[in-house]
Amino acid sequence: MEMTLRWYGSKSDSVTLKQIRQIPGVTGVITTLYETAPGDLWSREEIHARKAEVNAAGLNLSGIESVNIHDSIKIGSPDRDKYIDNYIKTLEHLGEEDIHLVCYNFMPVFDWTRTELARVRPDGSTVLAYSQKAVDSIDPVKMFDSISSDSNGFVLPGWEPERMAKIKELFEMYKDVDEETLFANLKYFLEAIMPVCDKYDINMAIHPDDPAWSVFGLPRIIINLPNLQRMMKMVDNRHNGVTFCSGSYGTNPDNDLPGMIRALEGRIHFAHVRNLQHNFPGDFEESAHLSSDGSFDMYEIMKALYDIHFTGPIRPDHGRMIWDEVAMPGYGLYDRALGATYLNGLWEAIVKGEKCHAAK
Ligand code: DNO
Repeated sequence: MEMTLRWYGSKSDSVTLKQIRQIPGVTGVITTLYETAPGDLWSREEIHARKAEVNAAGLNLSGIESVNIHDSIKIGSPDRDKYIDNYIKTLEHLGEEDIHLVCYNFMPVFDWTRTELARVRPDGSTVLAYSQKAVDSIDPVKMFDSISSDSNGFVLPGWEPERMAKIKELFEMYKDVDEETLFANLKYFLEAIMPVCDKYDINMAIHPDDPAWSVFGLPRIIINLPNLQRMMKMVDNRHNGVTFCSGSYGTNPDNDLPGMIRALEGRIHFAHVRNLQHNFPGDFEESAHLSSDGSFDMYEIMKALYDIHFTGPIRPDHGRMIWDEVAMPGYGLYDRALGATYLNGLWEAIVKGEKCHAAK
């Protein structure tokens, strides 16, 4: 595996490439052209410039998160082919720049959903948290207002103001879209892009819906192993793979995370590894990466990735806000650096333990 950190670009991130370069064991970044809108065509020049900037800092550009999918594609609107063409051209440009991993999601209207961006934990750190009760009692527009006022001035991925300005319209557009329609529209999209992925060896890694169930009555399909298996079978190509995000699948305690990883061998192209604490059904908060701080066994998650010979990029995903850092919630430097270091430590111990075992 390659340890990486997500980086939004120098215009949009409080963390610098120099800082990332100094985290031991982090050799790459996962980035995006954050200022583009879903459906836009990414120019080769812009991609080239981003890559050159990352490389000049001594880091690899290990993948893109995300090239977002236009709603017309998810809804299956008559104009979807135009946006699929743009997507294909963007993939061509990425391939020409020798970039081989693209993370994306197929969630209607919202990307990830949290009800609080700064819940205080017993140690005084603040974290992203979710309460089903809060979701059930709030209008999505109001939720957007409270989320944006808590975001430390940063635009959160998937919660862009231009998008939220159209939220009522978006809900209306999705009113006839159910799970089956979403599956069919995902299939149509994947079938259209697989030839370019084959040509440039681009791994598409779908991100799970977070949380892994329907919110605000919207359908959500990338939530568990049976649905992932259906998705991979309906377009059976190894470039049609997944981002295994422990924090997203783990929102549902019925998802057996190490078991899912083992069942997805060969199709996990990217991993997001973080911990969560389940408080009671329908209420969870993000925790430090350390197993004992949350509900997951992080050793077992890393061991499962080792057992399936995972070689792709991994990132510590979100972190808590600690040491008075002011950054995009979930995306500060300090706790993600601690997380990366902890995950690297687990990995080293697993690798050495296995070698020792093999030698006996
Ligand atoms: C949240 C992220 C998601 C993810 C997208 C992928 O912090 O994990 O926003 O990047 O769903 O398209």
